[in-house]
Amino acid sequence: MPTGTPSFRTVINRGELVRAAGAHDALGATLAEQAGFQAVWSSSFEISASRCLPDASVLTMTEYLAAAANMQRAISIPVVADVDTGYGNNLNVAHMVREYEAAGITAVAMEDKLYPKVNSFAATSHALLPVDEFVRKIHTAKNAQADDEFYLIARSEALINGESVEEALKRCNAYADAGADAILIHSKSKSENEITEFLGQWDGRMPVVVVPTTYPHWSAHEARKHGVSVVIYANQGLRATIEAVRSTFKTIYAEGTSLSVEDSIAPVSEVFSLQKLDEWLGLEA
Ligand code: SPV
Ligand code: MG
Repeated sequence: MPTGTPSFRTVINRGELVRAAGAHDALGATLAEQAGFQAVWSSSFEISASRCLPDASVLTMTEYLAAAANMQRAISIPVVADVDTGYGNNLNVAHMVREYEAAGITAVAMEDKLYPKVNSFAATSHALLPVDEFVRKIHTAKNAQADDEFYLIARSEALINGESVEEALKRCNAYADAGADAILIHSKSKSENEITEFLGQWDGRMPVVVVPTTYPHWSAHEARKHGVSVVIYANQGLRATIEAVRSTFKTIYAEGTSLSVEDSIAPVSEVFSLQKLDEWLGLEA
């Protein structure tokens, strides 16, 4: 990672709301950094979608890690890597932690679903691991980390699986007891109500991370007021890209020229700038 890149722990310890944008490659991560985000979410949904594959534990850990590492190499804000279920059982989790740490990733988020998992918004099973088994994965991850700086976010999919807020709280408290550095509570509700109910009963012992994809009206400001520490905009970049590329290609194909889209697409000079071409050419001076 570029020298001077703070760890995620350093960023969250500043005490201000951390906003993270989802990405799947260095270009998306760079655009997130340029927009002012404090962190980049290396999204399993985006990374698998970029291969036109389902977010269903189909790709391997090394593929997710390569994507996260490519992003981290390009930016000076920390990547928070979505590591799904940790890619297997306890020893897979230990291996994951060591590999991500060695690649310069300072934070990962691991979820309490059964491996293999499917994306939280898919109309399919979201069965959870028994609490004690996920607690063991957290212990294993914390035992495996080499550097105190490494940051483990324990993500509960209890609400995604249709469980109560009480069950989500029970799980998140167990994960905090087990040594997780923060908890992520995910919801697929169109309203923020179950999240605010959760936050109202969370005692603030560990930072809370939320992903307001299905309740997009709930602002960063509102989240902060309710005690949230990190807000992740997990996939809006990918969805924007799909729409923009689709409409540009359609127009060029229909009109037989790219003339009418030229003003709405980035100039080549901007691509050079994102590639840091001048800096690279300076290397051979
Ligand atoms: C991701 O971006 O891969 C996530 C968030 O895990 S979600 O897609 O909402 O499950
Ligand atoms: Mg994911």
